Amino acid sequence: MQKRLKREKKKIINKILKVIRENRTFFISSHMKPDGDSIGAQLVLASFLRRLGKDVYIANRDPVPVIYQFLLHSSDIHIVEKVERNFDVAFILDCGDLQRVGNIIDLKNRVKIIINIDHHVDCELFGDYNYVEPRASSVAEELYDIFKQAHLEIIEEEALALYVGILTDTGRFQEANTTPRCHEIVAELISKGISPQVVSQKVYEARTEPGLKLLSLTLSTLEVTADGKIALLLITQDMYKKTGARDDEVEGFVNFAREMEGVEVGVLFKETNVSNQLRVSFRSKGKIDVSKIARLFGGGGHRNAAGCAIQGAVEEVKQKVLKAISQEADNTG
Ligand SMILES: [Mn+2]
Repeated sequence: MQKRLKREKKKIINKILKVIRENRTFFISSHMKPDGDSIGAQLVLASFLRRLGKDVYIANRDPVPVIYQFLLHSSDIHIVEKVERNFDVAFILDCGDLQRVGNIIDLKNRVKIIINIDHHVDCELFGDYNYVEPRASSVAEELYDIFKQAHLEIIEEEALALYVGILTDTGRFQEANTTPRCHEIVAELISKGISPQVVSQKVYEARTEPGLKLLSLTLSTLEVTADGKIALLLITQDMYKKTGARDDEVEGFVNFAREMEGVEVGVLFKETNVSNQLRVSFRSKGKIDVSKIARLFGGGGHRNAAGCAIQGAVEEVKQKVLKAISQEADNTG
């Protein structure tokens, strides 16, 4: 089984390398509300392609979160409504489905070949080539394998972006997707000059005063279900106004809900600027698969980390979500 998977991975990477060799113009994109893995992976792939002399254009719908702007060339990522250019190849990274890209390009008419590189369990195979590996901790890890197979030495700025992808997608090497392999890869990246301490400060210790105040308001909304297994947090638009925090500073707030002893699922509800719509993030410990719950509401994600958007008033949405979680908990047993 292991061997067969390895062979398959080798095959798909070979096909991708062939497409790269045979084409000239490349489009790279990833999901809306980008995270450390999607940003890191896009920058690394762009660097890889440019080193091979290719013409590369990266575009996203949403801006690079401030905490990832220290990555070299992060300003090369264009923030656009629509891309009006043609490309030979489009790389779509870290997207379980094409909707996640946010409709910034007409892939059917503007691109000849779509390559999907992802690690979501339920990833739709929307590409002409699909390098989808649910066992990989991150897309960064999948790209690492492409470098190895291409026999291209990883340079320091690439090592940094790969490191950030693996670090953030494994929740600082704490989530269930943290494997011996992640650590082996990261050992090599660190040996190329990456400082875990410096990166940690950039990514996790860059809270602003408004951001910390927003965290404090958010924590004060904590509600725990009677059985102590579900913890809920809420962020309102009013709290943003009061504190002046940026929207991208709430990254990670949901983890606090899960950090309570005995809690199995942490949920963060966030009012969006679309009226009557809440953004809901889930984190679970152990068995409960929150990606299934998110999917019920049109979202998605991973087993222990997922999200979706739900229409409705706060109380109504809370009840719906609580019901869905207890049903999933019953099914899980
Ligand atoms: Mn990812």
